[in-house]
This record gives sequence, structure tokens and C-alpha cells, in this order.
Amino acid sequence: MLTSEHSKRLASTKTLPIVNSYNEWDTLQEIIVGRVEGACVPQFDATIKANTYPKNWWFFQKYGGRPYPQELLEPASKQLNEFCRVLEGEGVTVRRPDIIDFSSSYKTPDFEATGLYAAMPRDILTVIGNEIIEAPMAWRARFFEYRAYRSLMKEYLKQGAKWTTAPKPLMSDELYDFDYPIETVEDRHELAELGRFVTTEFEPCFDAADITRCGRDLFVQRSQVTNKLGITWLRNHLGDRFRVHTLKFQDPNPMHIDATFVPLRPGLVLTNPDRPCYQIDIFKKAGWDVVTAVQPTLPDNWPLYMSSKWLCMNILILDPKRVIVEKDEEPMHKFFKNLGFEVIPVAFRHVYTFGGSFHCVTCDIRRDSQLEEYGF
Ligand code: ABU
Repeated sequence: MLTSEHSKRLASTKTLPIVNSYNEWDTLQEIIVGRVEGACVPQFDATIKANTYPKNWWFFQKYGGRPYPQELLEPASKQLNEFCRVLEGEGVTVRRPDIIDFSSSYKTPDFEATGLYAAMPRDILTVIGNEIIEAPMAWRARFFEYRAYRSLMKEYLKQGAKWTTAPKPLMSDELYDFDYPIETVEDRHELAELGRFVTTEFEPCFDAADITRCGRDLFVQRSQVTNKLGITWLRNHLGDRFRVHTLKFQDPNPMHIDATFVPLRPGLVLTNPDRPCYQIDIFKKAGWDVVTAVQPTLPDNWPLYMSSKWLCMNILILDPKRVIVEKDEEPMHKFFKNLGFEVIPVAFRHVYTFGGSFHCVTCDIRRDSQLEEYGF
């Protein structure tokens, strides 16, 4: 039985291009949700080392190149399925990538590797207007990740979307600093401050999750997986219709902006208290309110091999009123309610173990939005 709100949302689909999204908050109509089936633990190399903490290196050393342990896969898969059910109940069309065995090894003229997963579409895909861009990525384990999305991409292309793949990097040794010295958090702070990362400027690379969208203005960070040439490619590709701003954060391990800096609606951005933004004045001058996230509640012993506890900020906005927040992040529920949001709690901590939460595991394909300016 469709509610009138649901029917209204479906009705408005007809007037929009199949792929259409300009920001993180307009009413969501269709979304890709990733999956963990077929996931493989990446082999421990310089990029994995630079993006993970020493206490977790044993995991990659032990399982690298092998399928994720079943006891991690099963509960995460169940939570993802339940998340899809919740989205559908809220009137959102959910699409899933193909199942691929990422443990198959591959060899290019430049390197050999095994894969990772199709769990985090936000890392590889970004939608800007009616265009869907496949990011080049930076980890060798992610070189062929796009294959899981090709059925969907072809379908969207046939229905009128503009589909772009950014230049595929060689991922040869020149793209990486194999001597990147990173044993302690102090090393990490120092190197990040100096603007030194494990990826070099040999060729463009970026992960789509280093981009956040506010209409005509896009905000991107130079991170361990996004280099300056990658940002230049994006800026040149998008041309005059968009402004691409580079933001820098006080972050010892920058990788993906969506647990660091999260626009919530026009005039309101959520920031991470541990990762202040050096260019926050851009937002203040534009009249935006800047709110700081409350502390996460995840216990210290929760297995988090590829991310931080700040996944509590990695929320998904369904429209300027509704937000999906992890079930046990109660301080965040209160925080969002105080900002006037209706909170939809969903259990997701088993998915956290794979490196992301609601924003990471999705790519919004269609929001009821148009290109707008938000004061920048
Ligand atoms: N891949 C999402 C970012 C996670 C983090 O900043 O901890």
C-alpha cells in the first residue's frame, strides 16, 4: 500500500532524468547499495599500510588475498539487506551491484593483485547532475572494482544518463611512495601536514568518496587516495558549470571526506571535532552554520580494519527532514533531532567492519534536485 507521500515521490520521478543528483540532501528516489558477497581482504601493500593503523596490520598480513572470513561477511550482509528493506519502506528504489569473486588474482603490465569488494559504491561512483562518473581509484586492489557496476551503468546509459570513466591509472610503482614512513600517529600528522601522502603525482587518481556536493560547488580533499592531478582532472572535466574547491583538514589519515565533513542541508554542515577544516571560513562567509558531531559510542574493541569510529557521521540523508543514523549512536540521534531531523535508526556496525557506513555503502542515483547555488 503506497502512502500519499510515497506516490508523490514516485510521480515526480517521471519528470527527472534517470540519473540526477546535485547534492547530499534533496529527496532521494533511487540509490545503489553495495554488497559484501565476494569480498576479498586486500593484500598488505604500501597503500593499505598508509590507510590503516598498525594494530590492524595483522589482519591484512593474515588474510590478504583471501575471501573475508565468513563470520564477518554474514552479519554484514544481513545488515545491508535490512538497510535496503528500510530504504524501500521509505519509498526509495534500491539497486545492487553484481556479485563478483574479488579473490581472483589479476596481472596488468604494471602490477599483480587481488581485489577488494563492491561494498562501497560511494568510493568509486559519483553523480553530478545527470552524469555518473567512475573514479580511477588508487589502490591496486580496487583497479577492477568497476566491473561489479557495469550492468547498472549500461542500464542507466540506455535510459539517458551520461556515463564517464575517469582516466584509468597505470598504478605502476611510480604512483606510490614505497618509503612512506608511517609507523606512528605522530608520523601521520607530520606527513599529512606537509602534504606528503602515499600516492605521488605521477598520474591522476581519486576516490569518489573524497568529493562532497553542494550544487554548483563541490568540495574535495587531497588524501591518501586522491592526488592533486586527480582533482585537476575533475575540475577540467566539469568545466564552468561547477566550482571544485580543495579543502584540507587536520587529519593524520585523510581518506574519504564523508566521516570528516558532511553537508546536511542548505546552510548547515557537520564537522568532525578531531579533524578541523582549515578553510571553514568559506562556509562561514557563505552564511552556513557549522555544527560539530558528538562523540561516537562504538566500543574500542569493535573490529574496524579500514576506518575510524567517526563512521557515526557517515549518515544518509533521505530528504531535508529524514536521516538514517546507526541504531546504537544514541547521542547522534539526539543531536540530529535537535537539528530538526526525523531519525531513522538502522543497525549497521557489522558493516562498519568493512570500512564504511550508510553514506559509503551507497551512491545516490536520483534525488529530486536541480543545479543550485548555496551562497559560495
Ligand atoms: N571511508 C569512510 C571514512 C572513514 C573514516 O574517516 O574513518
